Amino acid sequence: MEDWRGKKVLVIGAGKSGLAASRYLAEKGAKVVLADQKEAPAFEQPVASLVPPGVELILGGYPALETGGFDLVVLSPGVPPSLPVVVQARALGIPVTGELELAFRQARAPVVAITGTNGKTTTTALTGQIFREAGIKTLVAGNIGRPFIAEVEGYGPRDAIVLEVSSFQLETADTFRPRVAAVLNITPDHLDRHGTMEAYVAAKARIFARQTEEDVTVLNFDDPLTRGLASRCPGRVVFFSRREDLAEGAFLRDGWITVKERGKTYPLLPAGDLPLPGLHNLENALAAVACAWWWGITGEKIAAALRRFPGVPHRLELVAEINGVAYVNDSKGTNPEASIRALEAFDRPIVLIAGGRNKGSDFTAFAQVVKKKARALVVLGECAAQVAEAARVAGMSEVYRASDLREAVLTAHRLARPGDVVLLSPACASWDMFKNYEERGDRFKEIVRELAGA
Ligand code: UMA
Repeated sequence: MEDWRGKKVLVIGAGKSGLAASRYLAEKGAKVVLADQKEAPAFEQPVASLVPPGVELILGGYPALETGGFDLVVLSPGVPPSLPVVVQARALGIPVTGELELAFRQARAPVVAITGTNGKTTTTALTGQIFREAGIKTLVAGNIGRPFIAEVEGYGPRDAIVLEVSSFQLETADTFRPRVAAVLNITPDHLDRHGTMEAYVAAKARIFARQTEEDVTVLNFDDPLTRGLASRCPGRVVFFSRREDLAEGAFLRDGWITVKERGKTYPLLPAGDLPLPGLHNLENALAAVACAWWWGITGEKIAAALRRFPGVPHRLELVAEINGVAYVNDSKGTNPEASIRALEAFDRPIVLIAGGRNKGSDFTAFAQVVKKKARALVVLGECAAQVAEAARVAGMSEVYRASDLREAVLTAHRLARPGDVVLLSPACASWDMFKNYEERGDRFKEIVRELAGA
């Protein structure tokens, strides 16, 4: 255990990660300065009231490093290593690390780490559920929304830590060595931060870079870029695949989720028994199966946990069934790609509610899938007109405009017929009308439940 007493640490970013890292370090006796580029009014909550005792808060910029006497700089995931103050710290010889690496160094429990451009939250939640139902005391943390450092101390060598990790967190990972690492898929994302696709892939590859042959790397066989990482893995590679029958790994055979290891085949459960809709969720489940199996959890326990998985809030979350119409909350669909996946998850006709704040996306491909899968589209929010126009260009005639979420749900309710799905998957951020996607999803659920009770 590191001795932090008397050490002076600069933590950058007063969000979830920075606050948790500051608390941990201050409790261990370090002298902590927490700095954020934002001024107080820019924070959603009064930041001063969140700052742990003994931590000095600096807002609107960063302290001078030359005279600061810092022994370490800890970055929040959202802080790019190219930030001038970080570059300067390195030039001055001050060690720079991130919250993930800091927490890993304190961890006594072995780690499963899951990354990928899409599906990592669901796969992490699913893997955590399998571990817990198998009777293992398990921390589920990381990019999923719960900072790793906040709870790392509560878990010992017999327990497990299941982490969702992002490319941002991995950028500052040096000794990070999960017992099982999984890469689900890699498509272009966050290129504004990483610069190039190579740099993005390189960040992702840090998830397994420090593994040894005693560790396992789970890779998606169906995604060429991810499959190609196998040659760079120092650990034992295990594939999962939705499309191919594998010599070893987790895959589908005759409609069953199946594991094959050392020449023996173990059918676990029919894919149709998974409570989560969509082919992408089948991939997530196969990845979670591989993580759990190669950790040593039995097929019976894995199958039982998969059957009971309630899903992740705000992601294809079934809210209610009213007069044969399913109401599904996918408020986490904050970009066109995520909402395309949501649309493709259903075989039933869809009445889609979409729109919000556009983060610079093009809606052409999204609108084509809307045309194919949706009976009607209800648009709302700042970019309602833009989404409606893209849908019209794609050939969609049933497009309706709503002034707020309540009106959108009521319109969709009116348009839907028994057997349909009313889907909220906005393809946009929520910030034009809500604090975040959670608030938007909660509001949707409230309105639907009122309808169900009416
Ligand atoms: N800040 C600075 N200087 C900078 C950049 C940011 O001071 O140059 C400050 C901001 O003003 C802000 C604070 O840093 O006050 C925010 O820090 P942060 O962006 O690292 O956010 P946290 O609240 O610490 O949340 C982070 C993850 N956020 C990001 O990676 C952007 C959360 O993932 C994660 O759940 C949380 O840690 C707990 O581990 C969110 C995310 O969007 C869900 N992740 C991306 C994704 O999934 O695609 C990577």
